[in-house]
Amino acid sequence: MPGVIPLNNKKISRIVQTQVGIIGAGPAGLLLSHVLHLHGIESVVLEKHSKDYVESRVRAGVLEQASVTLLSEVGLGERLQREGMQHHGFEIRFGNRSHRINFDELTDGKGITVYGQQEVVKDIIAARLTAGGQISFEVDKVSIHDQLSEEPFIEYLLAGENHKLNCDFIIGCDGFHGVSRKTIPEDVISSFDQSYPFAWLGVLVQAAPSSEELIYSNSATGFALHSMRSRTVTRNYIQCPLDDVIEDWSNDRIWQELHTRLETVPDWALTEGEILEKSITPMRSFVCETMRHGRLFLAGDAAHIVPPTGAKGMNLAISDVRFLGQALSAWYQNGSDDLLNSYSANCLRRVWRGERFSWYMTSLLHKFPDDNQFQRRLQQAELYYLSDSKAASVALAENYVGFNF
Ligand code: FAS
Ligand code: PHB
Repeated sequence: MPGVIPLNNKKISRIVQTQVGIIGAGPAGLLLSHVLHLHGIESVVLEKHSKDYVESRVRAGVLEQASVTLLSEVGLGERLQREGMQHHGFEIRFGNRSHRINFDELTDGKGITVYGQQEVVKDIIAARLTAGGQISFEVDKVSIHDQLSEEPFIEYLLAGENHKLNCDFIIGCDGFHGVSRKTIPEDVISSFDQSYPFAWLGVLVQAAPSSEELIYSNSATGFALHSMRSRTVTRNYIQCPLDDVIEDWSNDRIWQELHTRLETVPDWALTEGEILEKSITPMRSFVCETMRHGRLFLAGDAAHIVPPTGAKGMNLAISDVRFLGQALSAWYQNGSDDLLNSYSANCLRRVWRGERFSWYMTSLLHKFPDDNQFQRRLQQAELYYLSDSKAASVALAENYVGFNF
């Protein structure tokens, strides 16, 4: 039968050829495909969900200055600069105190931009499709083959037909639960894992922000965060028990906890509104060392995850992509594999700095159910030290706004 080629007892209906096969159309996979295109390198992105699903998934909200600069430099900054909200600080509330982390005073003029991850994803997908980029949505049964050879390939199901993607490199950008990391043998990988005894319940709300800046609150009944997406949409989070499900949280209960945990200073009230989306995210720190196995490379959450308290997840994914884009460009343009060989080490230095900061912010701001009184006093002492010491605030601020690449 023409076009049907038997392979490993499976009928491959279609063979696709590209230079770089990318699994996952989140920020990491999409940005890598875009950056490679700018270097004249072809790629194919394989995504298990639909385009609508990927573009509507509510996740991160904060971009470090270095991420904004990179996105702008690669031609993805127009809507980001127009609609993104530049912030020059944020507030930490504890007890009945409030402490503002003033970026202008504490950093060398850096800030952050509040711009939803789904907006970043929409911008990159639009750019890729305009440039004729190949993104296959709703693929299934993705499997990775021959990553230790010079001719690796990916098999997958698309529209009910078996496909084979021949490529030079496979990049796993398929997140923590993806397939890529799992294809690296256990004896090659060292992984580092820390779970936390709570989760975050997040709500997207049709309401004007109740503050110009983000408010993180360590309250007697637990953590809460007031963030935003625009002048009319806010994003609020509350710490909740690890085994809670959405059904445990009525809108009334959510608002009651948000008011209790955030309204801890005088003359400030949280504006309510229609809840547009609710989700519960477990908290975890994870790092996979190595981020490479032969011609397979990992980037973003496929290699590392952080609790969102430090707003580092998406920014670390962008940082990995910057390193990998440089490395692949050097290989294709002058045959050098130096940057490919140092990719893992280069990424992991930045990853571990993000892991430490995310762990620090999580430890500082959450109520740990099993903490004894001594540990609770230590946390209070850290908050007072932060509030009283410029050096302590400088350390927090420089990590929050992020470091230059
Ligand atoms: P992503 O997980 O974004 O993308 C991976 C992509 O691969 C997905 O589209 C997935 O569908 C696809 N995929 C998976 N398996 C596949 C397969 N077998 N075949 C094909 N495709 C496959 N970070 C913050 O900074 N702040 C936050 O508030 C925040 N909230 C979050 C909430 C949730 C529920 C989650 C899961 C993460 C959150 N994060 C947050 C972290 C998040 O923003 C990540 O850091 C960011 O999405 C990383 O981007 P990627 O590495 O591209 O991974
Ligand atoms: C968000 O706006 O989604 C957000 C902001 C800061 C965080 C986590 C999430 O630390």
